[in-house]
Amino acid sequence: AKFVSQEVPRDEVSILNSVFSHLAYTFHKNPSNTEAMDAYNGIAFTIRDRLLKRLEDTDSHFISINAKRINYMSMEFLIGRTFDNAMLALGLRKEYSAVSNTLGFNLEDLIDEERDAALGNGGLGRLAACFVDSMACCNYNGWGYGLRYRYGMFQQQIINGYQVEAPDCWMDNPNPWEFPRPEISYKVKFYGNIAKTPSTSSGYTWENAVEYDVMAFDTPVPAFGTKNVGNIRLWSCKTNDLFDLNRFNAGDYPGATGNMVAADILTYVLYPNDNQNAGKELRLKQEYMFVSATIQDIIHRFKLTGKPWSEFHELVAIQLNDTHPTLGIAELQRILVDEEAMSWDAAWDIVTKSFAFTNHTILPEALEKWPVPMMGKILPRHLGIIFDINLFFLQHVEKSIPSEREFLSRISIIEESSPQQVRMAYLAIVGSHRVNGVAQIHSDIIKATIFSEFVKVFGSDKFVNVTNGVTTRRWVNQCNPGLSALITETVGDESWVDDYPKAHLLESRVNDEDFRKRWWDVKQANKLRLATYIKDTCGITVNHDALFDIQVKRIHEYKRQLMNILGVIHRYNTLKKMTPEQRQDQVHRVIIFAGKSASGYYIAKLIIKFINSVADVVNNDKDIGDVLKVVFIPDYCVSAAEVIVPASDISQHISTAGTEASGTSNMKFVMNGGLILGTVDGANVEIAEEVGDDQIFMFGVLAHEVDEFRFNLRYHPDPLDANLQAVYDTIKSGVFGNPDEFNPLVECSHGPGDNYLVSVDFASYLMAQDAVDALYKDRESWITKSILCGSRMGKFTSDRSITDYAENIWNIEPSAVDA
Ligand code: 26W
Repeated sequence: AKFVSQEVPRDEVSILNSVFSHLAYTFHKNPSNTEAMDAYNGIAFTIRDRLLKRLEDTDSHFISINAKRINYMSMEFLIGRTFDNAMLALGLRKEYSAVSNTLGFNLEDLIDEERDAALGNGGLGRLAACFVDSMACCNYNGWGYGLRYRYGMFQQQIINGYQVEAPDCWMDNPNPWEFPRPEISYKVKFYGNIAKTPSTSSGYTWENAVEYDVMAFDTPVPAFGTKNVGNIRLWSCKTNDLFDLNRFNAGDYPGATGNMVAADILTYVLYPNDNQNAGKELRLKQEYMFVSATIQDIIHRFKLTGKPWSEFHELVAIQLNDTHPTLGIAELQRILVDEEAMSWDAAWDIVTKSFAFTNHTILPEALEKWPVPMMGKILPRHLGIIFDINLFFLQHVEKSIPSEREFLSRISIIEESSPQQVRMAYLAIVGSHRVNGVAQIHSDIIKATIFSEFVKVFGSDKFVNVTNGVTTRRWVNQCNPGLSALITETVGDESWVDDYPKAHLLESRVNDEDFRKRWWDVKQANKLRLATYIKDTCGITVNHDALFDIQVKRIHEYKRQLMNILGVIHRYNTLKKMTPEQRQDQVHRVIIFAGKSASGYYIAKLIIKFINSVADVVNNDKDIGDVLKVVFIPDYCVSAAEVIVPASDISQHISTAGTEASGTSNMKFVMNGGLILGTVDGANVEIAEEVGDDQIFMFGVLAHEVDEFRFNLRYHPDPLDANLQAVYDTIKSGVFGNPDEFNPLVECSHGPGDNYLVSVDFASYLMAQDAVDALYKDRESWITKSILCGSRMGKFTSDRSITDYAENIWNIEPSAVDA
């Protein structure tokens, strides 16, 4: 008999029996004391059984054919909930719905029992989650590697309009979606010194280091339409070996656990910074612990194949999700030369053929740099290796392109500041065979700006574009059942869920009256669902017949939530000047914000407070009533996005041109029949190409004009736009509270402080908003645009992104496990 050889039964009765069994034997519950949380757990554990079986099969399959594996290294995986996703992937949602009814529960309520796995900040972390989904669905041998943070992204409370952070204790509940793997553990070292020794091929060893044990937890990734299952392997510190027996025996109990605490702290908390590098020692340790365990695991699995090192890159692809795992380059080189007796050049050849690097931002404050003294203290051997990598690199450059010292110091991995700094992006470029940006405009910009010198050194072909995408499993099929039913009916079956370009068939129904009505009704139902969510979370009543205008994303100056709320004040001023009859004639709007700010980001936090202060005034103004409502939904997260995204009429993606690398929620909103109000930035550009320029609302200066406008604001400012001046006057009048408090926002949205060109784009932004109102009044044209946009989004599935990576970077073919 083969271990778990049979697919676990799929009929309702068998499922119910296994749920009873888990309730009784895993959770010590019987039908009379089963609460919603228990029911969720009991059911989830039966799904876990099914996923485990598929994970085993997938792993054996890929091992048996010696398949190349993608190792997607990311410090963040913003997974969200798994329950609903897994039921849909297994094709058992109906059965489970019946089973929960039998238990006396509504499946929708059980779904709400699950806490999000929020092991990420924003775009980069959510992209990683979409990518593992797509790797699995497209039958690639792909694993995610990351960290199992004890506390994920903080929970955001809004108190008196201010953001207050609370810890995200997501592990307080049992987690059905992970499998502890205590047998898979590695030693990770810190500190110590390097010694010269003839016993290694490099002549160096790393001595007197402090050792930690790091252990694996596997999280299977349910895949739709295939029996393949993916995996995210997350590392956590093991503390048992760190118990100090001497101190314990001497009665010093707290002292005996001191090292355990230190080890635990390593994976305690996700740094809640998005696009902002804090440069903290603990973060460097997290990065190294993650990288070291992952590289050791990759090598371990490679050795099981029995293949020679020269074939390593034919079996292993390693993708760096931004620079956060870049130490992996130095770690693999170190293991090969210090422990595997390999020559420097042979090792370096293996490293550069295996690694590839994705850049996700050009904001200077986000680029990772580590002070040389800090790295030398924590990772002395790696620092030595990085200096050697740099030396050989600069020597190569000097030989191939005779250059001045200036050029060499500009491309040096080591920045000659005091103290010196290791530029992680440069190390990633030098150690990788491909570097990619995440949307065409972004890939063009990095080649022309921050990495332009490297294009000269390595040639243009090393730098490629892979436009981001999102998984249609979660972001259409799961979050929008109404729309999914319409697409399924149009396509004839569910094949569009993993073949999204098929959604283009919707376009053939654009003139079908009945279809158009249902399209509209689906949107209205989703708006009603969001209105209920808003009532529950904010206590504000909104009318779902109004236009829903949504901006949800991390709060950041470059994303310009400030411009949005200044525009809201302009709208408020305009409405106030009207007669009641004129007002009722205007398009009614609900302006919805959500998003977290980094805890130390003063201006972003002030923007949150400001939005809430404006909302208070507008929402309580009797003159205004339902014509305008402003809402800030607290604690934006993946599961909130699943309610918010399907409910937009318009969503705003209004970053200063050139600053948003891609954006991915823009794709989700349009797939769900929302229109876009956006700047010529990131993936907005390609969305416009696909759906048609005239389908979406674009405004604002272009990326190549930004520098000149910044310069002008500083030295030759134009007079201030009259509407913006009027908005400032309203703020200064004190209607929204003490104007002094909000003065920093006035100062950073015009004149020399206006880094993100709010004042420059304000007039064209208001015009674009007027165009939105005008179109919304013409309901039939609006519906047409909405259907056309929704049907033309085939490009933006992450299945396409992953196929691009597979073909252009990883050189890997898919393979399905036996059905
Ligand atoms: C070291 C601090 C830090 C933390 C996170 C620096 C930078 C980051 C991320 C790279 C920020 C991020 O999430 N970038 C976003 O990546 C998305 C996926 O490619 C893009 O769609 C967004 O435009 C980009 O801002």
